[in-house]
Amino acid sequence: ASRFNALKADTHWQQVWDESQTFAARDDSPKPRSYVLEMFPYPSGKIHMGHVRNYTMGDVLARFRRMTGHEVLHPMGWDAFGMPAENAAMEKKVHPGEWTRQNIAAMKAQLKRLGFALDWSRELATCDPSYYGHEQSLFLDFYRAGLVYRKESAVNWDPVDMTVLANEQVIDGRGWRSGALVEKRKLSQWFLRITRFADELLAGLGSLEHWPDKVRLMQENWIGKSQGLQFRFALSDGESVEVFTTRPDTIFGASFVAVAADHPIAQALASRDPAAAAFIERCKQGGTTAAELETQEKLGYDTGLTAAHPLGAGELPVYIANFVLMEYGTGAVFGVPAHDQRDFEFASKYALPIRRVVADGERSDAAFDGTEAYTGPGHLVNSHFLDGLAVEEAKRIVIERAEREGWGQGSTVYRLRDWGVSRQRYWGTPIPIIHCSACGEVPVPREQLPVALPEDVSFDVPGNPLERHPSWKHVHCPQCGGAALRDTDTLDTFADSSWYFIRFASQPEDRPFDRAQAERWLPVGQYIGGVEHAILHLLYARFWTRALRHVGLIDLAEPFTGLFTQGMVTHETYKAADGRWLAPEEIGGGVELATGAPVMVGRVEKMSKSKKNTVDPAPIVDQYGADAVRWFMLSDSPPERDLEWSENGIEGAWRFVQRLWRLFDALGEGEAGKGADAALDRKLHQTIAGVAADVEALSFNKAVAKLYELVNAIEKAAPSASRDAAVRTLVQLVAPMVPHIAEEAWALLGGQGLVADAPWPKVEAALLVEDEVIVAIQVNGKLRDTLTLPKGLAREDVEAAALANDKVARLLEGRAPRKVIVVPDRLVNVVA
Ligand code: ANZ
Ligand code: ZN
Repeated sequence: ASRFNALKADTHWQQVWDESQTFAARDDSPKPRSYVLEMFPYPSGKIHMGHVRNYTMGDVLARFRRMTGHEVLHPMGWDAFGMPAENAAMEKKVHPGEWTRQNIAAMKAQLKRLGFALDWSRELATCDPSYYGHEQSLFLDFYRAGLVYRKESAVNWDPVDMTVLANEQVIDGRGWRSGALVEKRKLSQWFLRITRFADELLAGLGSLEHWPDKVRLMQENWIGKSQGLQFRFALSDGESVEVFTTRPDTIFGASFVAVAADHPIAQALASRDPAAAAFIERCKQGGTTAAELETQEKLGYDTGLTAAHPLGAGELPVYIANFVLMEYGTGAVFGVPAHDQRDFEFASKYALPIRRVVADGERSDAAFDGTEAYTGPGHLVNSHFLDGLAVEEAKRIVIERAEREGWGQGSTVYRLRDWGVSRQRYWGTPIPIIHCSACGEVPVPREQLPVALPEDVSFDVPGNPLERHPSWKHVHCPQCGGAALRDTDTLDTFADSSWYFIRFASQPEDRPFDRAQAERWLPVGQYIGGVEHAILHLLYARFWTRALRHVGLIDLAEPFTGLFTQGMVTHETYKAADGRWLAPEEIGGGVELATGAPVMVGRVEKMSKSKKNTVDPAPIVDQYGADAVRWFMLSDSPPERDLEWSENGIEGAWRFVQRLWRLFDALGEGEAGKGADAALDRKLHQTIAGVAADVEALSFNKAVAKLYELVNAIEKAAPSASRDAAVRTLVQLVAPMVPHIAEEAWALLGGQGLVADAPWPKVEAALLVEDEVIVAIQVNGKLRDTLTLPKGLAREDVEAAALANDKVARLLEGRAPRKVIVVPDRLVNVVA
């Protein structure tokens, strides 16, 4: 008997797969197609455990689909633009391109080392001009179709990194990387008109039945569709202000009107009233996200203006308020303190009337003495012609009346904003527009694409290297030939990841993709990745796909029909007495090696550099082999849950691989078994069917558990032809999970070609039927015991078995039963 030499087997079979292009997808294949994709990695330098788990899952599905007769597209590439490369350039004085390419090479070797069934012939890196040049052409298609525009807008400006930050990059008012206090600045920015598709993107969620509900809900909330009424209040200075409300029913409860700090009315007032200007400045200091506005203290500035109630219910004071967002609705609201919590807090602070207009039954007087707003259902009170109506009914009536009388109209607003794609960075896709003082914005002519990044840039001072490059931005206007300037913004890297899955399907040199080819492969049937991308990446990719359809480049609505979001890989944390995080290699025997002080074991948390609880997969793969690592990634936890990395776990996986090898090796060397083992045959076929169903459902841990059971059963079984057949079939069953040992065994046992190309074993349906059943034993209708009996046993025999049961006999106390009811294969009820 020999031991399984993982290192040797890994290297050998990886080379065989590579050389024979085993996993190259054939575009012209007549087989049914299956597109399996994991979110492509950012080339940060090393593969981490989260990648290993993610890619192992996708790999098992891809390999399994091949075995079930599909032509599988399972590609890999690099989301290669982004800030870390520039940070490395600043810190380590290495060019972002070089840093990125080195990381890609290292990580590619690591992925190969894990034996993933990837079609490397389709590899792409988004930082390659052969990729981003096509992205520029798509940007221009969108531009011509009116899906791209430029406007002045307030941005989060990081004064240290000298860049615009996305809202998510602002944490507690500070830049996520620099920690500097973020400022608001006005800049001319490029936007993609995602709001044009807001309704479609929302409706489309309904068709995504193979997406997790929570992700669909997160997208729905992000799009945030609200229906209500939009109308104008006439102001005391002769002007007017338009408001948006989702609660037109509460109109008689209005006690003030409030506008955002950057609303034109507020701006106009600020120009002549220094106190108003000071108040507006103060508002800008606070955060601007919806969540921050919710929790901040509500502040207002009385403009001295009044607004006439549209239904004649008096004059309302007009405030500038810090909880009103300029970017939502119309940037102005009417406040109903009794029925909106923000308004309630505001009215309490500024002693404004709080009038009840919705009653939940108990109290209906106008005086509201609650401690918080009432936002529940009920009927209208103190509201003239609305009195007695239910909320929904009242909303409808007010909208109808506003439209009839011409002072307002029903309207729908979305929380979704257009996608600001301008970044003042070097390492991204240059925006292919030229600014000419005579012609304005001029698209770069198609034949001049790609607009390539200049290589000779410096990072010794902060700011945008494209902006300060001596020559790059100076060009001739393509239209008039005069001196003009390139746009020096680059695209948000989310643009790069919004269509890479289409480029994988088809990679012509002269176009972003071939339409027919792309339509043959897409949509991606199974997409797998982290839940951190549940909103932005997935929404942007859905938008981009719709935009492509809009400009006539592809006939596809949804890019990913199946989505799976996997859990994280976690690990114990360790802390020194003074609270410093310690890495596992800094401790030994319960003490910190450097100081000898005792170590505290902290919580199990997501692996992260900051907590020093990461485990580098590379040395583990070298030590235990790729198969053991893959097996561990699949076992223990359901894939959507967190998986705790442990030494024991990987060792257990390694032992299992060795157990497999003992079975394979013994069959290779031993004598052929004789005779049938019906129980083992049944177990085998149940496992074939069960593992297939589990893998299709991505319940990898269940598949693993079934394979453990089968291996246990085989080990216990006496020699037989059935046992030999079970071991032979086991090779195919484990092949998607532990492909190296499977190839080795396949070759050893005389299999044809590669097991990677072998079919999934056939299930004999007859063997799936259980031959034993569990029968409930009742006495007077009460469950007393259960019996395991042969399936289809005759009534008399079932009755006899029940009466012979100890518990039944005891309850009968020697008397004969009055009646015995038998439901075959299910239940016996003994009536005493
Ligand atoms: C009067 C009212 C009475 C409101 C009431 C609510 C409850 P959603 O559902 O999130 O769309 N609002 C409108 N525009 C706003 C803005 N730019 N900044 C801050 N708040 C704004 O919320 C819509 C409601 O949020 C609107 O309905 C408006 O307040 C407020 F008992 O109008 B409501
Ligand atoms: Zn010009």
